[in-house]
Amino acid sequence: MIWFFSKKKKEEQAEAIEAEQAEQIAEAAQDPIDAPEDTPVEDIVTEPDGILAEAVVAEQKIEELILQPLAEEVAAEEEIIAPEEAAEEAAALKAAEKIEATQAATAPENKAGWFARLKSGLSLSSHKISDGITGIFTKRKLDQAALDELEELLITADLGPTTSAKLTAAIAQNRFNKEITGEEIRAALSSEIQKILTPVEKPLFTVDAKPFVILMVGVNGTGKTTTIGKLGQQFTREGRKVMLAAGDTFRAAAVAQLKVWGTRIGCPVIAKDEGADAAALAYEAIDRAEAEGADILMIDTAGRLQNKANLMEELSKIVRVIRKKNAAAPHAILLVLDATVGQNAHSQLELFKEMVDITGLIVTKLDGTAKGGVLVSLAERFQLPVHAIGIGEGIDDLRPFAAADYARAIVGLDAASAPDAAA
Ligand SMILES: Nc1nc2c(ncn2[C@@H]2O[C@H](COP(=O)(O)OP(=O)(O)OP(=O)(O)O)[C@@H](O)[C@H]2O)c(=O)[nH]1
Ligand SMILES: [Mg+2]
Repeated sequence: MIWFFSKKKKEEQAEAIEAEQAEQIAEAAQDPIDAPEDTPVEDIVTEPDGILAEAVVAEQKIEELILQPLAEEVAAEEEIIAPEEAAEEAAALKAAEKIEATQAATAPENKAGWFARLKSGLSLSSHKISDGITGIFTKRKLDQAALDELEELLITADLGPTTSAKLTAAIAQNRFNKEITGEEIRAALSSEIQKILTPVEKPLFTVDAKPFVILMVGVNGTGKTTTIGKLGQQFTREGRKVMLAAGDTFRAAAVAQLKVWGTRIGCPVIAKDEGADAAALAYEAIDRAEAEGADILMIDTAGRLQNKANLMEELSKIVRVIRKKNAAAPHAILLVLDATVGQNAHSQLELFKEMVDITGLIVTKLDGTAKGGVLVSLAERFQLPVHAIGIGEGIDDLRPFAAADYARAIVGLDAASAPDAAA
């Protein structure tokens, strides 16, 4: 797996990113995004569904039955949470069992190769697109009516109106009014999607910082904490020294959840009591990471606060305080977006861009949704790097984003280099 890149490549990437960021800042200055209304963050969050709903209920139970009474007993003083606390261990055990179960569930897929898993993860999206194309293009000319139908299909597959129009126009070039098969349309669509995605396929690690500090942000339930856990596990496997910080001090259960990952990975988790100052915790975590020679520090944050103003204040304070400790940090501010919300991801991105300088995206839950096209529309509109995608709950279901693979899998094509890989 490729998370880390050669120094030369890193330098080239860093220069390119710097140039692009300067360009984006200049553009943003000319064309400021309309500030969304001051709605509570909860209002823009799609209700959790299926497994997530169950997880939320289970988490609430843990919180009610175990963590809340425990929290009342715990002194208000700041402290690193001791692993031996019995109630937390019970909660940790439950969460660990869930992680084990999800890993077991995805284990057979691990052997099938990443492209096959990506293709199967994206199958709801790709079936929608490719069945739609077959329906439109059976012994048919690429005339205006066919193009209109194609554009509509892409919109319903969450590619968004602007991106769908651009893709349709690009496909029409040189092919207008010619006989065309569904297969040819899929290939053309895939190649146009790849053109949009290639510029956002960028490495996460652009500088040789130690510790490399990653701040994970996003609305509640998008997968921030589990993404930190999965990344932490993968980085550790690659020999990096990882440290985690439980910056979601809003809920005690969030701290317990990250601690489970810490135990599993075998890395330290810097945590304080529920309600503690998240910025102070981040400061302390950098201190510890520096003192202990950690390679990577990942800081979790709360997705849900009382309202947007609170969230904005908290996130910008965390960044400000981190910079006081280390002017170059955070080296990455990653927004985790849940693909199942479809086009709502755009408003989440706009909201978080207002609060902090998002350096890249991680798009999760691409499995179990037909809305995988949203990643393409996000790339086309915001041009922010997409560092990783999630196609399941297992640790290896989170991988670096590869534009060519995604562009083929989303329309149901096999891998370019190994045509039999996905058979
Ligand atoms: N199917 C699927 N589930 C995922 C994926 N990524 C995360 N999840 C699940 O989404 C649920 C929520 O994930 P969390 O990591 O707790 O989300 P969060 O953003 O930390 O949520 P808050 O702490 O409430 O802000 C968990 O049950 C995860 O296992 C994915 O790629 N696919
Ligand atoms: Mg969380």
